[in-house]
Amino acid sequence: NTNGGEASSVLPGASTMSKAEEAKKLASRAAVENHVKNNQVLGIGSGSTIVHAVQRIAERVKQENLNLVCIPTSFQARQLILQYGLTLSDLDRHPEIDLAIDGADEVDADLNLIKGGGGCLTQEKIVAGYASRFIVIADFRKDSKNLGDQWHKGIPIEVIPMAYVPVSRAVIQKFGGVVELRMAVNKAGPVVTDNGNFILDWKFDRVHKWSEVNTAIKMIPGVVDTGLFINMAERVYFGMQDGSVNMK
Ligand code: ABF
Repeated sequence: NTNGGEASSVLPGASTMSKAEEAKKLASRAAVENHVKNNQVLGIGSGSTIVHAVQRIAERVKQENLNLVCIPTSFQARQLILQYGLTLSDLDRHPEIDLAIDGADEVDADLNLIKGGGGCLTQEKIVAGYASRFIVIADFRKDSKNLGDQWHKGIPIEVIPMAYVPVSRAVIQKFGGVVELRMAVNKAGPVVTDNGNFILDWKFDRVHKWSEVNTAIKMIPGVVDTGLFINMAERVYFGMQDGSVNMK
């Protein structure tokens, strides 16, 4: 509509998407204001929400002349760090990270996360795992009571390509549900991760004791890592539809 008010109801999808994008920005800016400070080694996540955080970090570096180095969690994160002129580093030089900031696909009441919708879960978990503080930023669509309430694409599992069939069978045999090999958008072949591996999406069919499930799946021969981040997030910032920011 033309009066600058809410987007017309003609395109509810569009208004929801723009609300989600605005919410990502709110969450990102709150997290960066509260947690980023001078002389930090930062872990930079992947996805779309993190872009808002990197934009705000770059602004603050210029305004406050901050000295920061950034460790990426994917090829995409690496490109983002370079694009915004931040100092790129790696775990060889900085094996101890002060603060990791990353998005999530879903967050439950216990701050268990599903991550890896974008296929970068392994390096995301490595960076979060070696960070003193791990802060998650998300829009309101990710805030759930139980995993699976809103995210229906399953839990990603990164696997060594030669083992994806027996791993799929083992997951189904142990925990039920359905397992799909993640295919590239053009369906020409499977998605290959930054680490040269395949991704299985496990569409679980009930709530599980996620800590036990995560450990059990990691023990299956051929599994590299899972998109279950258990007891890792210190705090989650959710941007809300009404312009507020909720913390969990
Ligand atoms: C990364 O970005 C992934 O772990 C997660 O799947 C995704 C979230 O994407 P977005 O921020 O675009 O919602 O953190």
